[in-house]
Amino acid sequence: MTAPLFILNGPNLNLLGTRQPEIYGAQTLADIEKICRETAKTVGLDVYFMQTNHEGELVDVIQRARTDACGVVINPAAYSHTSVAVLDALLACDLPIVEVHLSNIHKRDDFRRRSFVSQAADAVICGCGAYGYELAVRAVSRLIAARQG
Ligand code: CA2
Repeated sequence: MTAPLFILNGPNLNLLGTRQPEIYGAQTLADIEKICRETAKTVGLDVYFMQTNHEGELVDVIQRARTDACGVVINPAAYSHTSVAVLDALLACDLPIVEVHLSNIHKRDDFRRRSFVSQAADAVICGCGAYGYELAVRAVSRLIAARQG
C-alpha cells in the first residue's frame, strides 16, 4: 500500500473562516481538508491532514514524513518566514514537497515576502485561496508519479 500524502498546516490556520476573509477567504480548515481529500482521491492518494500551532510538533511530523509519507504539501503559515528548523526538517526529506499559501505573500508586508521553506520546496503556490490546496495536491501527485518513473 502507498504511504499517504502528508498535508501539514502551521499556526493559526485553525482560525480560518473566523476572521480576515478578505485575505484568507471564507473557507474553514475543515472545508480545505475536504477539498484535499476529494482531490487526492481523484489522483489515487491517501491523505494525512493535520494542523499545529507548535513549531516543534511541525518539525516532528515532518521527520515522520521521511519514512511514512509519499510527499508533503505544507502551509507553514507564519513559520514560513521565521523557521530554519522547519526548513532543515524539510531539507532532510527526500520527498516531493509543495508549499502552499492562501494569500499572495508577495503582495503583502515585506516580512512575508521571504519564505525560508521555499528553499526546500519543489513548487510554491500562493494567492489562489483554498483552490491553491487543490492545485498543490495535483502538483505533488505529478511529482510523485514522475519519481516512480
Ligand atoms: O497565506 C497564507 O496561507 C499564510 O501562510 C497564512 C499565515 C500567514 O502568516 C502567512 O504569511 C501567509 C497566517 C495564517 C493565519 O490565518 C488566520 C486566519 C483567520 C484568522 C486569523 C488567522
